Parts: sequence; C-alpha cells; structure tokens
Amino acid sequence: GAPASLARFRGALVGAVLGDCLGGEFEGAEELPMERVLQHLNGLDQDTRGDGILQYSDDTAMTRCVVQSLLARGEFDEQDMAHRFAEEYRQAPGRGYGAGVIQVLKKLASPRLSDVFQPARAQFGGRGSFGNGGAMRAAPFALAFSNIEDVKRYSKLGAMLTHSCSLGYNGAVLQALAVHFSLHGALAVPQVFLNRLISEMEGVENEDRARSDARALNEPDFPFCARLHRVKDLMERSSVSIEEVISELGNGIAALHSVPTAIFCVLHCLEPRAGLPERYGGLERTVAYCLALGGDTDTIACMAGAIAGAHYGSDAIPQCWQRCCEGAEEAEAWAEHLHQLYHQLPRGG
Ligand code: R7I
Ligand code: MG
Ligand code: MG
Repeated sequence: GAPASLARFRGALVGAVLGDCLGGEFEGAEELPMERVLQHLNGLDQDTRGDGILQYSDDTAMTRCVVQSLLARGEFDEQDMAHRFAEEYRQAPGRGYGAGVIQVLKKLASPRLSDVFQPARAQFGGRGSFGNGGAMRAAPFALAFSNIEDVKRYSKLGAMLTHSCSLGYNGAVLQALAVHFSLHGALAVPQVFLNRLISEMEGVENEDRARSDARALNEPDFPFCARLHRVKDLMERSSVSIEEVISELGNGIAALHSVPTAIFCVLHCLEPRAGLPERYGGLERTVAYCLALGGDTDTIACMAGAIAGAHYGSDAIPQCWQRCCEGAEEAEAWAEHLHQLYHQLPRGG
C-alpha cells in the first residue's frame, strides 16, 4: 500500500475528535432530517467564537488516555493505560460515559487491584460489556503499531480493560484494522478494503470465546464478518436509504451495531451523494452522513472520522470545524508523536 504519511496520522486522530465533538449534539436522536445536521455544521462556519466551543465526550477522553499511555511507555502497558482511564474519569466524570463502564472505571482506581482486566470481566453478569466503548478509542493502536499482528493484539487488550465480551473487544479490533488499512491507502478500492477486513476478521472471530458469546447473545457465528457482508450488499445497491442502513447495520451503542455502520458511512461517502452539499469533501460528507443516522452519533462519527481522516489526510479537515472542537489542536500534535513511534524514529520535542 501507499506510505503512511504524517497527514494521514493527523487526519485520523483529528477526524476522530471532530466526529465526537460534532456528533455530540445529536447523540440519541431519532429520525433526524439531514437539514438539521447541515444547519448544525454550517453554523460552525459562521461561529466567530471558535476555540473549542464543542466539547468532546468519553470517546475522545479515553482515546487521549490511549494515546498518552502509548507515547509515555513506547509500548502497550495495561497497568499504565488502566490507571489513565481511572484518573481521567475521576477528574472529569461528566463526559457522558456508558452506564456500565463507570463501575469498571471506579474499580480501576483502586490501588489494591492487581489484575486490571478483572473489573471488566465482572460486568453484565460475568459476560462483560458488548458496548462500543472499546472500539471508540481503538484508532491509536493503528497509529502506534505498523505490524498488523500488533494492531490486532493490542487493540484487543486495550479494549479488554473495560470490555471483556468478544462482541465488545472484537469491535475494537475491527475499528483498528479499518484505520490500519485506510492509513495505507486501501480505500482507493473499496471492495479490496472490505475483503481484507473480512479476511482478517475471519481469523479474529475464529475463537471459542467469540463462538460462545455469539450464541449466548443470539447472534450468528462470526457476527462481525456477517455484518461486513451486509455492508458489501448495501454497497452494491444503486441507492440506500438512511432507514435501510439503520435496519441492516444499526446505529446503537453495541459495537456490533456501530462499528460496521461507521465503516459503511466512510465507504458510502467516498463519492458525492444526493442530499449532501456539493462543496463538501469526503471527510465532511462522512461526518454529516453519520450524524444524519441519529442514534450513537458521537461514537459512529468518531470511528468513521478516524477511518476517513486516515484516508483523506489532515488537508481535508475544514479549519472552522477544527477550531470549534475541543482537543482537536492537541490531537494534531499527538499524531506527530504517534507517527514517530510508528516509524520507530527518535522522538523530537
Ligand atoms: O461501551 P461503553 O463504554 O459505552 C460507550 C457509549 C458511547 O456511545 C459513548 O459515546 C457513551 O455515550 O457510551 O459503556 P458500557 O456501559 O460498557 O456499555 C454501554 C451500554 O451498552 C450499557 O450501559 C448497556 O446499556 C449496554 N450493554 C449491555 N446491556 C446488556 N448486556 C453493554 N453490554 C451489555 C450486556 O452484556
Ligand atoms: Mg461519547
Ligand atoms: Mg456515543
């Protein structure tokens, strides 16, 4: 594939922050007219206050912990990452965390805790959470590790600090893989991109734990692969309505109902689409389209923003969007450090 340029790293990390900040407005909304979404986004062009008026939520708060841990340690360190999650939650508990994960974050703060994966395992009657909280913060693993085996291994472990159900952590693996392939230009040929994801996920989901979780939750075996095949089917239709995307792929808080959806949004918006302004570039189309789905808009736009940002690069990010979103400037600086880590370069100032 193409070389992973610095602009792609910046695009991925800033794209994720923008998706979270811009999507926060509509989290939980149903039947959202595109007009409303465009009104919200166009308002940012006119906003003269700028400077981070749109605050980021738990998606970005936890992504920042992942980035800072990987940069500080130069490798995956579960203790360090867990402590950063706990400390971030302690300092800013009001960022809109999932209802269940709060228990994990409180337990992770305990100095007596020896196994940092234990609190996640205790969630939801011992099966663990299938929420998308692992996936929403998975992009940095693709930006820190160049080797695909490392991307899969550490995105899974990073997610398992809060999500021990395979339908939770495998969503994180899928999201990290999507960013990984996008970083290398694989979105130039959408079918190839999807085929690579499916072939990787066939290996990832081929484990006993994934099979037993899928059965317990009334899902087919290889649930993420099955969803990726639906993405493929939707791509082949001449037209797809928002309602069809929601009913086929979902727009909810479960990783299974949001990670494949985010991937579809990116693919669908590679080309201009009716209903979206002609002046919009691909990244703007992707974010607007995610918001119009309603449901878990901040998280779907955050995940799609990372994948699309890795494809289009930071030049595709509108200045006024970046200025309006809390943490976007910092994300740009951290992307440079991740780029150095990825290429194993000595770290500059
Ligand atoms: O996954 P998580 O971190 O939440 C992330 C979401 C994103 O949309 C963020 O933007 C934020 O709004 O929250 O948090 P969890 O609490 O682990 O999971 C989220 C929700 O999914 C839970 O509160 C449950 O409602 C549901 N859920 C489950 N319900 C039943 N059984 C997750 N796992 C289960 C389960 O096993
Ligand atoms: Mg959130
Ligand atoms: Mg959300």
